[in-house]
Amino acid sequence: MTQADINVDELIGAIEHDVAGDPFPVKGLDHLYFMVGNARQAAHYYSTAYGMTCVAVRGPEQADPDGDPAAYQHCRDYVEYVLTSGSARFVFAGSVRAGTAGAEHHAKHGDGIMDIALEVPDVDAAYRYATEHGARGVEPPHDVTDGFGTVRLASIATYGDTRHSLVDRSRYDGPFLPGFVARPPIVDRGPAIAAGAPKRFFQAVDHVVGNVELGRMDEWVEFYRRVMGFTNMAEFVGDDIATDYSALMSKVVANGTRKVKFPLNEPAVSRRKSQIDEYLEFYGGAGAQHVAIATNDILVSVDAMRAAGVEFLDTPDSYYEDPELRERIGTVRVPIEELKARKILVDRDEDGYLLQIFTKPVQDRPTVFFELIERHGSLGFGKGNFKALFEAIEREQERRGNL
Ligand code: TYF
Ligand code: FE
Repeated sequence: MTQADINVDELIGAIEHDVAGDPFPVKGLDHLYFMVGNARQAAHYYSTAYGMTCVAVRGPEQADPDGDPAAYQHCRDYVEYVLTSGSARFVFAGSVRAGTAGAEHHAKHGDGIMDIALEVPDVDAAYRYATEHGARGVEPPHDVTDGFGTVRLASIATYGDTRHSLVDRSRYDGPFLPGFVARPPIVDRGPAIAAGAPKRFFQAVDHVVGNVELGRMDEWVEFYRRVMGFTNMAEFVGDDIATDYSALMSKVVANGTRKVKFPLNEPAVSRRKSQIDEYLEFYGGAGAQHVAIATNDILVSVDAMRAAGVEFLDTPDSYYEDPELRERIGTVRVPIEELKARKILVDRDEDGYLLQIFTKPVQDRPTVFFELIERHGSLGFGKGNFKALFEAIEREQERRGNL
C-alpha cells in the first residue's frame, strides 16, 4: 500500500453519520495552534523528529502596512510556522516581543496548545449555536481575505485558556490562512525517503485530550454535549479503576462522525499526586494534555522517531510476557516480539485492536505529550493498557520528584 492509498477516515475510526440532523456539523479538525517559546526551533524539531513538512509561514516579513491594521499588528507580533503530515496540520507560533497575548499565554503555560481549531461548513451557524448554548465567544464570525480568497473565522472558549476556532476555508485556496506565504520544507527528507524512510510518520490527528480541574470533568463533558452536540463514547475510566492505580477519571466525547474525539481527564483523589495534578500544576490550569497521531505503520514510525531522538515511555518486559496479554490480544499483524522490542502497547475490544505508544513530555514542563496510534477496527483508546501506561507515567513522575 502506498501512502496515497491510505484512508484517513478509517485510520482514525471515523463512522458514517447523517449531518442533516446535526445541530453542530463538523468537517474535522482544522489545525492545532501551539504557542511556543521558539517557533523556529519547534518547526525544525517537528520537521526532523516528527517527519512533518513546513508549508507556510507568517511573520514580520509578511506585515502589510497598507492592509488591515489588526492583521498588520499580528504579523509584527508573531512568527507562525505551519507544518503538515497527511491531513494533520500544526501551527507553531512564537511572540517576537513582550506584552502580546501569546507572550502572556507562554509565560503562564509554557509551550502548549492554545487553539484546537475545527473546520465547519457554516461558521455563523456554529458560532450562533455554541454561544446560544452557553459557550463564551472569543471572536465573532468575520472574513479574512487575501489574493487566494476568503476564510470565515470565529472562536469560542473552552477549558482553561484554550479555545476552539471555527474555520470555513471552502472559498480559499492559499497555503493556510490569509497572510501566510508558502515556503519550502525546513529539511529535505528526499534522500532519507529514497533510502527507505517513511514519507510520513503519521497521517492524521486521532484525538486531543484535555485535562481539567478536580471535580469538573462532567461539567466539560456536558459543555461539549450542550454546545457542540458531541456525545459520550462508551470508553471511560470510572471510580473503580481510578482509585486502584490510575489516579484519574476520564470520559470521551466525540462528534457524529467521530473524526473529532476529545477525551477529558480530571485528577482522582488518591494516595499519591495524580499525573493530572502534576499537569495542572505545571501548565497553570486546565489545558490540552496529549495529541494522538494516527499512523498506518507504528513500527516504522517509532523506529524513525526514536532514531531522531524522540523519547518514548518505557514498558516493562513483563507486560509482553504476561500470558493473559497473549490471550486477550490474540493475533495481531506482527509477532508480539516486534512490539516488545519497541515498547509498543496493544489492546483489543469487540471491534478490533489497536497499537499505541506514548512519548515523554515534549517541552521543559511535564505537560504536553504525544501518542502514536495504529487502529485496526477498534474505536477505543487502549483501556486495557491503562494500568501499564499509568504505571509508566508514574515512574516518570517519580523521577521528576513530582509524585
Ligand atoms: O486518550 C486516552 O484516553 C488514552 C489513555 O493521562 C490515556 O490515550 C489517558 C490519560 C492519560 C494518558 C493516556
Ligand atoms: Fe490517547
